[in-house]
Amino acid sequence: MKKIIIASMALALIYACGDSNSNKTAETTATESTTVTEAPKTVEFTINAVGNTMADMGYDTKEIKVKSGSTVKVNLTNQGTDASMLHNIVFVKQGAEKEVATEGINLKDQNYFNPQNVNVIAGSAVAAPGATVTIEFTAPAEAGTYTYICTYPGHWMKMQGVFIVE
Ligand SMILES: [Cu+2]
Repeated sequence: MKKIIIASMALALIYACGDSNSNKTAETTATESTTVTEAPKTVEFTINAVGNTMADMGYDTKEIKVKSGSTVKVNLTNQGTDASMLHNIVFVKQGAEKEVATEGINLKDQNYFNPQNVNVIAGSAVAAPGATVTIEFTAPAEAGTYTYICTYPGHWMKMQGVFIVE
């Protein structure tokens, strides 16, 4: 009887070792796949806001293109010198430009846009003349054409660019 108990204990030990080995293998595999998905490609752009009047202001870059899900870093440099030239850059769903800009008119404390608006992908702080602001965000998973605008009151119609997600 005693022999049988010892034998079954030894078996149990063998099983326990086998289990811990297979767990280790599973863990390693999971870590490897996580590393792959955690390394999205970061693409960086510098966009200048140019001009010194409501008539000639605009972005010098009219279009940027990224892969879906990539990390997008945008440096917005305000090259204006006139004190009235305050600019931001807000990425929105196409067709929502006017709505997002209109909602932002009274949102001075939130850089003139509502980050909770479902049509807003991301937006920057306001850059004073001579200043640079940077934003980093994840490009939409859904490929398509989006827009970037300046939501400083009165600017969105003149300050636009196309954001293409492939
Ligand atoms: Cu502006």
